[in-house]
Amino acid sequence: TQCYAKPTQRPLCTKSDEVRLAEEAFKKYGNPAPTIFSKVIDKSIPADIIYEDEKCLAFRDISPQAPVHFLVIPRVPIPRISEAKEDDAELLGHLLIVAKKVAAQESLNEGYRVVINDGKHGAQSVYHLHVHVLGGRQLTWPPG
Ligand code: TR5
Repeated sequence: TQCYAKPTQRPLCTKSDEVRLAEEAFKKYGNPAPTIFSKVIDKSIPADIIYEDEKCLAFRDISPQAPVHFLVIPRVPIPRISEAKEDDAELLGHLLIVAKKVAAQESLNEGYRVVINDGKHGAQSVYHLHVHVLGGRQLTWPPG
């Protein structure tokens, strides 16, 4: 499997890259169970991908909680933010920069919310780190 930003561009991430990323993740984070997001990354299941680069993807949430609701995920399967390592700092920063770029691309000119749920109390349901971006309506605070 190869993934492309646009059909004319060279592959961003080949199957062997994905295997290498999974091996690196195994060394760093233990043995994370594969999640549905690995299938989004390798494109074995469909998703509405609105951005991708060598390090991450953004795609629309399947159950949107706002008019615009997308997720930004690293290709490396970090299970959750509480398991991120010091040397993930650059990647984590990159996810936030991509979140703001895609929010602008989605015309969220009046603001939006960026959320990372962690673990049981955070109501995390998919154990592949993801940044939620929600916008397109007035959000309230505090969340539930
Ligand atoms: O609760 P947390 O923070 O873990 O958020 C997981 C998010 O993944 C939820 O907002 C779900 O709606 C979303 N989700 C779950 C699946 C999925 C998805 N978004 C896009 N595409 C998805 N596929 C294909 N399959 C899912 N199971």
